[in-house]
Amino acid sequence: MHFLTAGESHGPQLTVIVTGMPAGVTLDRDRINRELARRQHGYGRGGRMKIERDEPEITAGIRGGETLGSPVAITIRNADFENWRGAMDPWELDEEESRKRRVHAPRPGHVDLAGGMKYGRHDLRDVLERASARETASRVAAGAIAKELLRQFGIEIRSGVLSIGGAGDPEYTPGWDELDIPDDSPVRAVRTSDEPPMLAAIDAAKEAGETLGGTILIAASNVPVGLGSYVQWDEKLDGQIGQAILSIHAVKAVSIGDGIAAARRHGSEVHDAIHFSDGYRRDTNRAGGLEGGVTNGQHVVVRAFMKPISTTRKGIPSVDIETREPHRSQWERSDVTAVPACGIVCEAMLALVLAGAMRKKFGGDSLVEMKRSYQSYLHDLREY
Ligand code: EPS
Repeated sequence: MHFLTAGESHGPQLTVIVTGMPAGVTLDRDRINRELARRQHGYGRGGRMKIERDEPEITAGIRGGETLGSPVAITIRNADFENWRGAMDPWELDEEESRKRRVHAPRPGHVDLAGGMKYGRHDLRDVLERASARETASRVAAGAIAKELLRQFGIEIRSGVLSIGGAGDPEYTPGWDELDIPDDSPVRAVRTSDEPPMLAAIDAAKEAGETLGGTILIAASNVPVGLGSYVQWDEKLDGQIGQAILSIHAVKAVSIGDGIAAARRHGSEVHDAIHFSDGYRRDTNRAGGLEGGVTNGQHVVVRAFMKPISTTRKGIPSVDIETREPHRSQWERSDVTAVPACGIVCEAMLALVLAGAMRKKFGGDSLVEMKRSYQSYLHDLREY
C-alpha cells in the first residue's frame, strides 16, 4: 500500500490517493468520518479548528461503498480558503492580501528558513503552507482506509496521551483496556488523574505565549506473527514504523516497546521469556511486539515524542530575511499544543504501515484472496 498527499494549509483543498487496497473491502463512511473528527478534537487547539469541519469526500476507487482494487482518491475541503483566497488562490492573487500574509521572519524549529533557502522562495509562506500540520488530515483519511482493511483481520489500533509538557509520565505502559479512551476526552490522557495537571499546563503555556509537546503511546492488537522481515534492513518493520512516525510534524523521537527505558537495564530484565501453553506465550511485552524487525504476535507498542509547536506567541530570536537584521519569529494563529491530535495521526501512520505489511505477506488482488492466504498461514502457525 502506498499513499500520496497534496495540498496547502490555506489552499482550496487537500487531496489524497491511496493505492494497493484489495477489491471487495466494504468501507464504513461513518467510521471514516469519525477518524477525521477525532483528529480535530483536543484542548489546546487554536482558532482554525472552529473553522474546519473535515469531511472526506471519496471520489474514486469505490462503488456502492466497496473497494474496486483501483486507487482510492479522497478530497478534504479547506473551509478557511474562503478567508485566504486573495493570498492563496492558485491563479489570481490580490497584491494587498498577499503582502499582508507575507512571512519574512522564519520560526526557529519550523522549516521556514531551510525551506526558503532550498526552494529559493522569499515569501516564507510558500514553504510553511505545505509544511503545515494541516497535511495530517490527509494522513488520517488514508489511515482510515487502511484501518478498514485491518479490521477485516481483527487488527485494531488505539492510542493515548502519556504526557503533555511536564505533566504525566512518558514511561508509563498502559494495558490495552486503558487505551479505550472516549472521543470527547479533552486531552486523550491514558490516566484520567493526569488530566487536570495537563489542562493546567496548557492553560499556563497559553498565558505565557508558549507551546507544549508531549508523549503518545500507540498500540495495535491481533497483529499476526511474521509481518516484516529480518533479511534486509529496509524490510524490518520497526524501521518502517519509525520512519512513518518520525515523518509526522513535530515528532522528534520514537521508540518501540520499552525502547528508551530498556537501554538502562540488564538483558534478563528486558527480554520477554517464552513458554508454551496452547501456543507460544509471553507474560511480558517489553519488546513492543517486534523482535528483529518481525512481529511476534504480541501487541505492537510504539511511543512517539512530539516537540512543542514552533509557532509561539512570544516569539523566538530570529532574523528578517529581507534586512538580515534581528527580528523575533512571526506569530500567526496557531495551537498551544496538538499532542492529542498527533495521537490520531500516529494511529493512521501505524495503520498504513501494518496494512502495507499485511498486503506484502498475504498478497492477492481481492480481499477473498488475501483472506484465503491469511487463513492458510494461521493453519500452518497452529501446527508449528
Ligand atoms: C498549523 C497551524 C494552525 C493549525 C494547523 C497547523 O493552522 P492555522 O495557521 O490556519 O491557524 O491549526 O493545523 C490544522 C489546520 C489542522 O487541520 O490540523 C501549522 O503551522 O502547522
